Amino acid sequence: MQQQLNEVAKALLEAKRIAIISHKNPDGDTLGSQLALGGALKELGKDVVLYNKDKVASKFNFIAGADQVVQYHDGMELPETVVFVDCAEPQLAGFTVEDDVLMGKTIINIDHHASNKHYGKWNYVISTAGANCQNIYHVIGAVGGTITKEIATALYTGLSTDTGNFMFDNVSSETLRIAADLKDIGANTDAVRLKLYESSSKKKIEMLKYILNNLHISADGQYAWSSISHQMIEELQPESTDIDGLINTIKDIEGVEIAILFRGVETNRTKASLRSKVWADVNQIAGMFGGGGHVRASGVSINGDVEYAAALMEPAVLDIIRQHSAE
Ligand SMILES: [Mn+2]
Repeated sequence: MQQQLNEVAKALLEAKRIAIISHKNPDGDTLGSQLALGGALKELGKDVVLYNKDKVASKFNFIAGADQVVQYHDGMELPETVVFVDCAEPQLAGFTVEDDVLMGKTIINIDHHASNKHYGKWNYVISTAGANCQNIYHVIGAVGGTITKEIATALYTGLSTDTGNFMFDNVSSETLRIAADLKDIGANTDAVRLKLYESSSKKKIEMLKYILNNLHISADGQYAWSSISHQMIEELQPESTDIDGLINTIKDIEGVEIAILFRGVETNRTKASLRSKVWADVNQIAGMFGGGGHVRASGVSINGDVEYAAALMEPAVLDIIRQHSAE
């Protein structure tokens, strides 16, 4: 663990020009990781560029540097050192290690997904970290960087958003200790609260209405799922942030252990977001269909519409509940 951290720190300190890449549909943790690490490395005199293949949602504008994330498009060059943050695999950022643009580059992988593929030359992957921003906090310490108020806000955003605002069981005493340190430094926790938790868009509420109208609960009450068809998504045109967190409403139903939200991202492609509450390993369930993530939160992409995906996954989910009930 310490050796991984030292190797990553050494590689970052030796690099002159560094690209930091966050995953597509950037969330608070990947973005917080990117902006915090980017800010600290710039302070150390590094030439840093920040890339994402998607646009950063406007609700993250309160984090310093959010406007400096450049939307990457094919044909753009990358510097000699490329850091992926919060990406179990480069594909999640829209790259593959075989991409010409990554040939001969030093890839650094800083992540907290159990399903991480250790694709970097240097990898700092701590899957017990509730948020990747915990790992970034340690990386900044290891390179001798300074955590400013702005960087503290970026890190706190990741800690908060990946842990259901410090509520999920991925929160460790370390998560809370780091959060306390960030608060002492001056992290703007009020901005996190107001911009991320007390500002649901009207579109998000529309989506929620639709999801609740479409809610299915298994006979034993332990599996709940809902879906949003591709047609509906075309109609409502939600931003990714209008969808974030909706799955939790289904998961939060009393007695539900496994929750899945299916959404038709293309005519024949469905994304499933999986959550569990107490015992179910949704990383394992997503893995059966080619996806992955964490024990309590994972995702998978399935070729087919939402009805197809829901019918495909239901037997596997019910089977796992049956097995657990029999134990
Ligand atoms: Mn994360």
